[in-house]
Amino acid sequence: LVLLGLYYSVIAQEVSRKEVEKISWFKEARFGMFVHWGLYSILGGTYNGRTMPDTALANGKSWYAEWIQQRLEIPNNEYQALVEKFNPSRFNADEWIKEAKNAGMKYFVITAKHHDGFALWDSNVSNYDIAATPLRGRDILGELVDACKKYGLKYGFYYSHWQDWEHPNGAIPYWKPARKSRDFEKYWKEKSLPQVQELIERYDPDLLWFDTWDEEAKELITPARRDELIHLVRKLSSKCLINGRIAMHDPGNEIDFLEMMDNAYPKQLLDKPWQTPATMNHTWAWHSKDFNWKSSGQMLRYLVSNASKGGNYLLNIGPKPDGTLPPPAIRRLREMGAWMLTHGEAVYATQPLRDVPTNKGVVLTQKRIEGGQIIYAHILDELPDNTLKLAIAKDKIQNCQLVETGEMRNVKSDGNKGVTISLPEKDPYDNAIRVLKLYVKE
Ligand code: JFZ
Repeated sequence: LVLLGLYYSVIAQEVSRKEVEKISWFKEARFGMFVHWGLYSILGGTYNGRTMPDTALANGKSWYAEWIQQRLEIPNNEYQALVEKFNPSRFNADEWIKEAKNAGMKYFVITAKHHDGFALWDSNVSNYDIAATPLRGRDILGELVDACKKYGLKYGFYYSHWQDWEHPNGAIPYWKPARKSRDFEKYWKEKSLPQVQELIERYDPDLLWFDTWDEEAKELITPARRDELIHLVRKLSSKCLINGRIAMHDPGNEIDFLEMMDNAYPKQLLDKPWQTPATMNHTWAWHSKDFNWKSSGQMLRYLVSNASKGGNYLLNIGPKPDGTLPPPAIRRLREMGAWMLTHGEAVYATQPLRDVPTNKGVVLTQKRIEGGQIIYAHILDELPDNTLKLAIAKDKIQNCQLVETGEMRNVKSDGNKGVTISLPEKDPYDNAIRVLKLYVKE
């Protein structure tokens, strides 16, 4: 009996250890690649001479090229005819994932099915899929998954579980006249759940990225349907993470991490793991006229300040219809990668640091070590007098150096309870974030 008891307690520990581990890669990863790619990519934001955002429809989101069917009111038969044209002859999974790897990204998420309803894999429950395109016979998702395994990235899929503009019973945008005869349950059972099951059984993803955003989602993705979907995922996979947008209005307690609004950066620390999905320009999918690229310096600052609050940064690329990544996106990825190469230790697997006052424009991360901690001070903005202030007692600080070069810097008491550290003079052409690393005793 004692042995049996021991056996069960070992099993129980094993289970809870697995539970902890399931999310741990995500908590350490900090940086991932998001990809929006599908039939809409062929159009690149323009159809029949009209380009998004169409002035009549202009609002903040109308740059989203993956929305072109709805924004420019393309009839179903015309839009769906694009399957004949989906022929990305230069698509190379290895190149995409190598680019992500070199940027310092630790995971990869692609739109397996976006709102338009088109599946990027050969689905058994729908003919609106890759098998209807000139790429039939190719397993795009499989090639990407293999590349992720080769380069050691975790991977997952965006799946639009309620909006589906192809299935007659899927949800459509709120500004359209409702589908009167809509029997959402039919869509749910015929397409949504079976396709999620296919994705898990064929590709064994590390995460699924669901996406609800309006009032109607609340009606359709009831707590019962939310739980049905969660339980399906749990039944089929012991590792697959689920994001909070599965039911944004009421995600419940079983989701694994929170998803911020698009390009939204929380002010405080949160008590669950979380990430910000972010765009490089305005659009998610490829848009040939969206020239609003953010700088790599700006994006690194978002990444680092998310890390300082315990969050990740899921940065999106919209590949071109020929399957290549846009050159402006590649330049930015490589610039970010160069910085991550020399500063990764201050970002990956770090924790936030509460209650240590410092300058405005400086964010802190930390790592626990034997007998103390390492504190990283990321200097995002110029400092007054080029000098950092930090509320840590001087006698606790063993030493301080610049992360990239290892150059030691003097730590001076500020005469109060903190210290000041002056930085080397800055090259005005160099906009890289400088990071100071401090060994701090218990
Ligand atoms: C959704 C999609 O409609 C969009 O095409 C893209 O895939 C993006 C990642 O997600 O768009 C949203 C979803 C939620 C909000 C805004 C846009 N939101 O809550 O602010």
